[in-house]
Amino acid sequence: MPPSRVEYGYAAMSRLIVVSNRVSAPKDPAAGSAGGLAMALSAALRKYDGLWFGWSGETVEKFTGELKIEDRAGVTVALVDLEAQDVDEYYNGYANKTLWPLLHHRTDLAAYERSYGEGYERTNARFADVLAPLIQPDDIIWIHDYHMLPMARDLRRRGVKNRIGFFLHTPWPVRQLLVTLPHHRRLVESMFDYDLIGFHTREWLDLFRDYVASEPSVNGKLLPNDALEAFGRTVQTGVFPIGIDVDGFLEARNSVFGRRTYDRMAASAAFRSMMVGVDRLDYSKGLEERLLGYEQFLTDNPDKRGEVFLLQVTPISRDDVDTYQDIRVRLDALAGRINGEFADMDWQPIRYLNRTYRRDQLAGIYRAARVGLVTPLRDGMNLVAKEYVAAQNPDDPGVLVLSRFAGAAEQMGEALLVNPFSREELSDAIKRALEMPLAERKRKWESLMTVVRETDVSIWRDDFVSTLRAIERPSNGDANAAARAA
Ligand code: GDG
Repeated sequence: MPPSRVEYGYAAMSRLIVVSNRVSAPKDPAAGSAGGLAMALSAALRKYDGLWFGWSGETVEKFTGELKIEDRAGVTVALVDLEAQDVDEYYNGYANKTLWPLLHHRTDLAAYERSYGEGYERTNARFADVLAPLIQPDDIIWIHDYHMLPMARDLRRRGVKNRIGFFLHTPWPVRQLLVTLPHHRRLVESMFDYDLIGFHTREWLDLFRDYVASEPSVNGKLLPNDALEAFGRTVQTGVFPIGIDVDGFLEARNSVFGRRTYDRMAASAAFRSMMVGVDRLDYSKGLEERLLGYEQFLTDNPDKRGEVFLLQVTPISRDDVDTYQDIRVRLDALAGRINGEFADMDWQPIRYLNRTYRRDQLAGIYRAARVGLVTPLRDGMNLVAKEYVAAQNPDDPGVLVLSRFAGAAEQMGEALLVNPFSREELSDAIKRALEMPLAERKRKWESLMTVVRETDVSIWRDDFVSTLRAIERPSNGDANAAARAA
């Protein structure tokens, strides 16, 4: 029997331990800058007497494992400092220079340095050293993302027998690319110490299953109901599509600040159609390709010049990594070139902003945009697609142009799906979106909004936790424990 997805019962006794590289529980939830994920997990931890563990973001000369325990609006967070070498090798190195590009199919950008792999293992083991003593027998443990793939193995080595789940926020890559990672087998083997592994989409899960079943050095078995057997152990896997905190987002949209920003943007658009992009500065987001597609549109449609503009909000991210500095320079040049080529005295085709805005401001910006451009080359889910839809005016909604390579495309087929690698396709989609009649826009929006509601972040969270909780451990645990001891 597959584990049933019963409603997540807060009344149950066990605590929830959330583990992630950075802890995003907000100090002041009312300030409104925290994302949906942070709010959802914080709400679970508050109701549930749990704990959120991760790196403090600080460095120290010598790792001590000393914990800083803080209360953040009712959520207990436990933070640990790392050495500069850990941050270099584990975080900037293996996580962001090796795994992130590989998981996004950019083997051309992936750095395979032994010191990174060693730093990754060392730092995960250090986290486990500090975390293991905090765990009580009934706790359930939920580990997040690619920074901590081997964490279950490290905890099991320290005698932790609790249920441990893992959720990957990125895509999973095709087997033929994954095997370019030295020690790929070792990494996947460590994942078999989880009880449950979750992905955003069926596609990412199927790619994981394909690796386990088809990689000769693993030779695993596909079991019914998405369970897998390999390395003498079994693990349950599943699809858990993340979403946004819909009510929280609607509140931000309707707030004074949200409405004021909408009015300001509408006035500044001066009867032109605004298109919006909101993405961290990351090569996976397809920003260069988007600008080139827009340039193609301006070239193909001279009559539309002066009638449309793109507001691209792009906060700088991972600026310690060379590849991110390079793409920043290229984007600056590209945005400048397109503006230089096409701008007129009272019109500029691109407003390119390397800064962040408050969540309520973002909501107002989205609402004022006739088109939402969400065109990553590869993306685990992409929450901006869902935020854009949620922010729209139901009586006059804008159109979402969405990359078919974002996880969100698996659910949001009513968007205008595009191949972001083709500038002609992008150009055509922009034209179609700008010209779409109201009735079609409304029909599409209603169907997309249903998806956004059905995948609310609280549903994602409760579904994952209840599935993890329902997994029967004893027999599985014994088999797995025996395999581990062997
Ligand atoms: C990873 C996966 C997966 C952006 N600029 C501002 C701002 N943002 C917010 C957006 C959105 C979030 O950041 C970005 O989420 P995405 O899902 O688009 O992308 P990643 O950061 O790459 O997230 C992704 C996600 O994890 C969850 O599993 O969907 O595939 O890569 O919420 O609104 N927020 C504010 N100001 C900004 O300027 N306040």
